[in-house]
Amino acid sequence: MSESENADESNNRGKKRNLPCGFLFTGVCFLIFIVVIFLCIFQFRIFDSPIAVENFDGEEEGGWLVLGDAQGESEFPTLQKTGGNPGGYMEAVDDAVGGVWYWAAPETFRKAVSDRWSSGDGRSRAALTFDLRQSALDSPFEDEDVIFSNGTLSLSFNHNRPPEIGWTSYKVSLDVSKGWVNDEFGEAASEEEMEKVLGNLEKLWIRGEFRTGPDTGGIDNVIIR
Ligand SMILES: [Ca+2]
Ligand SMILES: [Ca+2]
Repeated sequence: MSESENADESNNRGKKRNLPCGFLFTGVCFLIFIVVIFLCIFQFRIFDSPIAVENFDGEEEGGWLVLGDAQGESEFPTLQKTGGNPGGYMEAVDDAVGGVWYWAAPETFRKAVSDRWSSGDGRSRAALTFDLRQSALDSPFEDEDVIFSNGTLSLSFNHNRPPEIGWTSYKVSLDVSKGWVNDEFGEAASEEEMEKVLGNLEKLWIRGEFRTGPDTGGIDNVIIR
């Protein structure tokens, strides 16, 4: 065997020895890739599509109302095109004549929730997220922060955290064990009650007023996912 043939033979042996390591490395990389995809889908829910979204970045108000002592005689909040988190947002001015005012989701938003919930898609994993802000922080008061109702049964949740002057983000789990209350009895809501309410969501209210006396409040990025 010539010198060059000996060198080729030696290289081939080297490649054959390296081959299992290459396969092993590729296999480990593939496994890591599968685990990352699995975590993204089932743990971090990165690829979950939201059930309902309102970011107030369009030209229309989208049917959102403000109910209670705000905006004078009007139920319509003011759509601001800039200053949101980001883009547009909804704003309301407190009348400060008594009562508490709430942001009320339109039928399109509520129906999207009920349709997905009734189909079974979204159950046991859903959360309501939203951003709020208010114009002053003094004289705070407590009240129900989120209210869901199907017309006969009302469930509420208190996050006990007034918004800041800047945008403040909230995440409210729809898991009843996280603090949802049956408003009629003042007791912890049951899973069955949450099923009933979300299956026919006629009221989705988010508190907009957190202080006694005049104030201005804003809301942006209302999402159920
Ligand atoms: Ca926005
Ligand atoms: Ca007020």
